This record gives sequence, C-alpha cells and structure tokens, in this order.
Amino acid sequence: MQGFELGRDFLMGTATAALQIEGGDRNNNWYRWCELGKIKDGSHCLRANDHYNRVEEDIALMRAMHNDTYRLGLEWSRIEPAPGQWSREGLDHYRRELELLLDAGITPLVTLHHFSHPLWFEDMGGWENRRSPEIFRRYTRTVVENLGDLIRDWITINEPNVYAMGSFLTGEWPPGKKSIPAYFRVLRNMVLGHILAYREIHAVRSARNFPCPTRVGVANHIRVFDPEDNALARGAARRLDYLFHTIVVRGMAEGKLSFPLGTGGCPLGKGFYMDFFGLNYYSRDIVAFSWKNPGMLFARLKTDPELPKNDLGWDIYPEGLYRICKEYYAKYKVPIYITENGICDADDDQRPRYICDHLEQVARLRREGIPVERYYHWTLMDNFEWTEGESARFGLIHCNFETQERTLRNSARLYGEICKAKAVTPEMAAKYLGA
Ligand code: IFM
Repeated sequence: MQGFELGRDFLMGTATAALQIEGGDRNNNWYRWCELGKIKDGSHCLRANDHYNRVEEDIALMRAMHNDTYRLGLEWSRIEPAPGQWSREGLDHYRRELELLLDAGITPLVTLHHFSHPLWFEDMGGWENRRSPEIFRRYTRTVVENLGDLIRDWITINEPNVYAMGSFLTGEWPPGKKSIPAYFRVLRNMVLGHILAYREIHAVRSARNFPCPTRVGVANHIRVFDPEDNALARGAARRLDYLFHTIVVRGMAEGKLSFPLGTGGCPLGKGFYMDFFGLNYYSRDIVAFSWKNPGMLFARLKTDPELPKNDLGWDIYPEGLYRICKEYYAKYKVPIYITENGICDADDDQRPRYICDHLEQVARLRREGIPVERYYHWTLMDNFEWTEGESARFGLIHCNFETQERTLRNSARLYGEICKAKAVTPEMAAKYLGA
C-alpha cells in the first residue's frame, strides 16, 4: 500500500453501545432475552465489559489510541426505570462519563436508542405500540434537558432496519416476533420517533442556549445489494434496497412515509430531519432470485466466493463504503459520519488491512469532495455481540471477559498511529500489513 492522507480536520474514534459494554442492568429487553437462554454461546449481557464501573480505564484506552471522538450509547432503562420516572443516579452517571470524555479532549456522539430499552417499554409492545414515538420523545427531552449542555452531536436511533428485522421479522431478537405487518409498524413508529426526537433536541438546546452547533442524525445500516446478472435478480435487489433502506432513510430524513409505511405523505409535516448522514457499513450481498423465498421478497442472499470473509462469514468489500457514500451524498448533500465500520476477527490477522482498505476509500471520497467528516471504528473492545454473545470479537482491544483485562491488539496500535497522523503512511503499511 502506497499510503494516503485523511486530513487534519478528519475526526476519528470508536463506537460502542451501552448494552454491549456496560453490564449490570436487569431492566432491559436484552437482559430478559439472555435469561431465556437465547444467546448462542450461553453468555449474558449482565457481564459484558463491566464498562459501567470502568469508564476511566476505557477512556484512557481511547486516549492511548489518540481518538478525537467517541460514539457511546445511553441505556434508556437506567434513565427511565419506570414510565415517567427519572433516575438521578443514571443521569449523573452519564454526566460524569461525558465530563470525563470532554476533559480528555474526546468529543462525544451520543446514541439514544441502540437495540435496548426498558422492560416496561418492551411489555407495552415497544416500538410496535402507537404511543412509542411520543414516549421516545419524552425520554429524549429529559436527556437533553439534563445532559444536553455536554452533547452537541446526537444519533436518535441505531440501525432501525436491523432492529425491526431482528426483533419483528426473523424473531431472533427480543421480543421474538415474526410478522411482516409488525416489521412495517415498527419502522413507521421509529421514523416518527426519530422526527419528534430530532425536533426536541434542537428545540431544547436552542432554548437553553447550549453550545452550538447541534447536529442530529441516525446511524443507518446500509448494505450493498448487487444482483446476479438476470432481470429477476435485479428486481429482487431493487425491492430489498427499497424496503430495507429507502423507506427508512427517506422517512427519517424527509419525514415522508412511503408505501408500505404510509401513502407518501408527511404526517408530521414537511421538513428535513438529518444534519449528517450516519453510515454503519460492514458488507455487501449478492442477490439471487429464488421462488422459495417469498418472505425475503424472492431474494436469496449469497456471498462472493472471490472475496475474503470475516469470522462470521461476511464478505469484506471496502469499495462498498465508497459506493454508498457517493449514492447517499448525491441524494442528501449533508456531511457523512461513518458511525460504524469494523470486522469480527478474533486473531486480528485481517483487521489491520480491513482498517486501511476502508480508510483508503474514505480518503478517496474526501479527495473527490464528498464531506466524510468522521470515522468511528466498531468497536473499542470485544463486547457482547447480541445473539452471538461474547464469541464474536469485533474489538480493536481484546477483552478477557473472566478477568476484564483489556489488551491492545496490533490493530489498536495501528489505529492509534493513524488517528495521530490522520494518514496511513508507507511505513505503517510495511509495519502492520507487511506491504
Ligand atoms: O455490534 C453491532 C452493533 O451493535 C450494530 N451494528 C453492527 C455491529 C456488528 O454486528
């Protein structure tokens, strides 16, 4: 690899989610799912990384990697343990964490909903309940009123499409429902919840004269769907793209509810609700047509035998990052934050190259004038990877879950050097990639 520059104004860091690292919370939907024995390796989110008690130690690791920014999630159930009841302890905990980050010179980007929420919310149907957007707005308001002086950058909802699919279509995630109408009901409510939260964050921050600017977005999980070379496969890929990506992004950005979320109108009024485009990018799928898969819109997803795979069998396809950023920038013309990008790679033999190859696409985009402003590597340390449990290792830092010892992997050292230099140099490539 030749080396490339990212630019001094480019911000870099890592991303995590509260449920995946904090441990210790019994009042959320994933706690119950673990109790039901739904995690493949038998591990439990109650343990995770014990980050709740190790915030300082983990911020020191971010500093050691020269991170400028950190994407963290708030655990809703710690803030609103019962409907309309606010926990001083939960809010104080996050205030302290945010202050420690800011003192360390690390800019927080805060996610309000990342797959987990309180049990009381789950028990009223969660995002399927028609009152969910308003309930999410109320939670958002309390967070902004109490912590909004410390947070300029917000993600309302992480990967609404992945959440709705896992929880309401395939049934692999809590509450384990398998229903196409429920999938669309949930997406519709999440769109409305995002818009209400977007408005609330801006309204409260501006009324209180909190430091500007305020930026609010969504962490969108976007995949590349490349069809096989026939008309039926092309149709299947288009349908997937529409139902998995377009209706969600359009709804959240423009407030427009396209079929089947609605009839094309804007129930909350016309507007634009996306100050940056958050992109979680991991992989691509080859789409084949299959009569046997009506539930998947007659699509069958395949991997590309030519491409390397991560530990979970996902194709590694850096060019996809470039293609998606180009496509969505052309549509929305807002700054792009790569809010997640990473690899499941326990022995860390692919991660250094993965990081360099994906950042090379970012450098290419920036040279072409596409404003990719930030990159958050998923993830800081091995953590609780939903139904995969502790076995799927996405961390720059290795975690021994028994002892909670954190050990920097080679890729963490490389990432630290890149964050410091805002470049990949030929020397780094030689040292870490052997090329
Ligand atoms: O761990 C998840 C994260 O919570 C959401 N995006 C994908 C990651 C890797 O699967």
